[in-house]
Amino acid sequence: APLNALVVGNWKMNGSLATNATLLEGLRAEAASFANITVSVCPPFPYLAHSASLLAGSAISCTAQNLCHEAAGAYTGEVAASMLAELGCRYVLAGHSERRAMFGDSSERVAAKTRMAFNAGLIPIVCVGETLAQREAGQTEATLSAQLLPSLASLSPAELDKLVLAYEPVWAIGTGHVASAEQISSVLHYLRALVASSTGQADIAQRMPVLYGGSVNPASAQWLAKMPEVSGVLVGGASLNARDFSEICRSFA
Ligand code: G2H
Repeated sequence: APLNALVVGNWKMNGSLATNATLLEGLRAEAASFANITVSVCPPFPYLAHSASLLAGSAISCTAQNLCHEAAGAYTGEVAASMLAELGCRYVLAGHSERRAMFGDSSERVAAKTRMAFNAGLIPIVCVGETLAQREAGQTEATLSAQLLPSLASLSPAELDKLVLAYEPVWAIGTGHVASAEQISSVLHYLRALVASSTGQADIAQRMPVLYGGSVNPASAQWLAKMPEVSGVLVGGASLNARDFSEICRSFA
């Protein structure tokens, strides 16, 4: 992995005030052992302010799990990018596969969310990934391209240079099956080539952080951290345990 890797813990819809406090206290206690990388956690919306206050004074930031595709207004139940920025979020996930599959986040909507994130000064982490059926049908690259190109279309070079991508093969999420090093390497090269060819910004594409996500645990983090193409990881289940998540962070430190 390159210098200053990024490790993000996606808590999904888990936790409580009490368990979050224990988890963040555990992370803070270990933070010195991964001080040279960037670490962020994604609490559910209602806990963002509480988590941010528990992380005050530490180098660990908060990432939001989602955001609205509009800036403000009559969008009952939605959360605007500006609100997340005000709470101190540094990053926001856009287009996690669970959002795409269960909540109707089309690639056009993910692109609108990416735009809203940049408008509010947040860094979007745009997530892409194919299903097993798409992979077996030879549609992996076509799927990833369709998912990513709309988000890239409206970005200025300065924004593109801040963008973070996450490759999460759907068949590897929460299943215990981590993609192989060869599969990950091939897709990450493809994604950087796609960014380069579609934007004309080859240098930016080359240095763009691309995370891997899907059943990452302390054991797989060890070999993932040795892959030069892997800029970091997006961790789900294992990010709910302070010891496991700290160990994953240390692999990239
Ligand atoms: C993929 C990942 C985190 P898990 O969704 O975004 O979850 O590590 O549980 O597969």
